[in-house]
Amino acid sequence: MRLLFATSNQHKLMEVRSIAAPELEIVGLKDIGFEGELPETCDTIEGNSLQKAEYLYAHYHIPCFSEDTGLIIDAIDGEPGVYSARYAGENASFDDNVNKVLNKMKSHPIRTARFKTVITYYTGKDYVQFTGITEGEILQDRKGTQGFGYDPIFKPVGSHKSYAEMSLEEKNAFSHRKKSFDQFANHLRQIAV
Ligand code: ITT
Repeated sequence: MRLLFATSNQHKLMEVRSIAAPELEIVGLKDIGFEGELPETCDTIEGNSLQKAEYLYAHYHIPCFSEDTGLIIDAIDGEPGVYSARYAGENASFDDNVNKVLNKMKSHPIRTARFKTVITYYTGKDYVQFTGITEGEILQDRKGTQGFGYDPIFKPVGSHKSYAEMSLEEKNAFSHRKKSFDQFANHLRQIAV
């Protein structure tokens, strides 16, 4: 089965390809020649996830899935949350966003946080959503060089490593993205029978 993934984030695409069963061929936006930016103007992760899938369907008329992810930090009222991609400004880099979190969290004693991913599968007629959450904590400083985004400052519960110190396989043992994708894959299997 061929599936269009509505993302322009190549890291997400790589992670999802590493999670998906071999019979699922995951096609990214670059593969179909889409160079634009997907709209994300809602104020919830669920809303943005749906918005991306609807936008892509309107352009290509083929079923697709999208995902929106946010890092939710308790000590700063759930920030960066739905604004995770542009926390330090419209064209902020991963580094800029991490620096902003580290500054805001400087010597804060409460460091609990979670990643939340919402995948939307949009068939053009209706949609279903699948949520994956991973609890963890925000480190005092960056650790590790793998992965992307906030990986160097997030340590999931049950690990002594940050996400950025893990291989893809290790991250998948904890990952918010894998939890939501597994539910989605299960849904695809159920509708195929
Ligand atoms: P698309 O909308 O094209 O899918 P994006 O990068 O804009 O790509 P999001 O809107 O979901 O994706 O942005 C969430 C941001 O949160 C993302 O840019 C990263 O900085 C961060 N993020 C998402 N997943 C992450 C992960 O697994 N590890 C670390 N940071 C992550």
